[in-house]
Amino acid sequence: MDRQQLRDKFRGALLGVAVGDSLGAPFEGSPGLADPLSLPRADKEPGQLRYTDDTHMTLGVADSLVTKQGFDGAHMAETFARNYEEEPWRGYGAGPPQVFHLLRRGIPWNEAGRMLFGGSGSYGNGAAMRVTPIALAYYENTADMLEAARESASITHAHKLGIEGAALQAIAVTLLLREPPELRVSGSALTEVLITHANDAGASIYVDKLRSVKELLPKAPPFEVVSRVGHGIEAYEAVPAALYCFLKHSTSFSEAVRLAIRLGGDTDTIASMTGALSGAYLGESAIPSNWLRGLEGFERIRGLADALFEIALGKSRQRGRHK
Ligand code: F2R
Ligand code: MG
Ligand code: MG
Repeated sequence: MDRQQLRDKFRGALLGVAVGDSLGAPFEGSPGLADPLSLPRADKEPGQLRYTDDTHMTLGVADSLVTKQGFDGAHMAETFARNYEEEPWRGYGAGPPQVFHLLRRGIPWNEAGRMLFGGSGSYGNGAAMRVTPIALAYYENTADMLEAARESASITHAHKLGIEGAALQAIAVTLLLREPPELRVSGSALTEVLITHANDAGASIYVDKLRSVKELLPKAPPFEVVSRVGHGIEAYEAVPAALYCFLKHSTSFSEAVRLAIRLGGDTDTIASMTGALSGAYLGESAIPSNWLRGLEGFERIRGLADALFEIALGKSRQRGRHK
């Protein structure tokens, strides 16, 4: 794959997060939309697409990675807390602001997340929804990527299922970045890699739901995914649901994201994670231009994707020198 194509995929992944989030946000909590005409269409001017906490936190991850040229837990936690204090109205889940409060009371970044939900930590989808920049910066080195994905997740989501949701989403993004879009991705093979990962991690609920994704993909009507996999705020529902939406329409960014919204439930987050997968695979060039034109922070997000691309290339050169 040439440099230009890979950079297009980096931009597609990060812009995909923000486009999916912004398009899905007005429908968050809906039961599912039977009428496809009510969905945002690629051929209409959408106006200003405003992003929510999903993108706000993703940009925090990206900013911190770029500033520190890699993962630094204390810096990332401080970035999250500062961003939240500046824009608390972005629609955050209940857990992260509690963590930021604990950080401000002097609790270390790698302890605060464990104090939530009676000490079990959060299994919400908030860590998975923001993990894309980690997948970009470390896209060539799965072991380093997984370590950074898990540690970054644990800042706010210390429950094993919150952490492994982020790890699964990050693995899927990296694999799709490496895959040339002109070769049709095998949904079955990709899902199987994720099932193996979930199995090795002892996260059986993901194994079951990913198996359902694999079974449903070839034949079942899309809405069956809601009853078998779910469309909720829990990472173990939202992550497999996003994978399903991407794989169901792996050659069309707009169809994949529209399906994620049509399923209802946590629409901004599932559409955002679907957008990350589809953007990583198909690239920025596959995202409808009027969606990009209307997107809040478009230039900044694209600039961060380019900065993450440079970090990834730098890590690749470093590894080459040490071989
Ligand atoms: N917050 C929302 N949506 C609510 C409406 C927003 C509205 N549109 C507005 O603008 O105000 N969306 C955002 O939150 C989700 C990500 O949440 P996150 O960061 O994971 O939060 P949290 O609180 O850690 O987890 C979410 C919920 O999951 C349940 N839960 C998690 N761990 C649990 C545990 N160990 N035991 C029991 N329950 C647990 C709780 O209900 C949590 O509140 C995204 O949708 C984002 O868009
Ligand atoms: Mg949101
Ligand atoms: Mg949401």
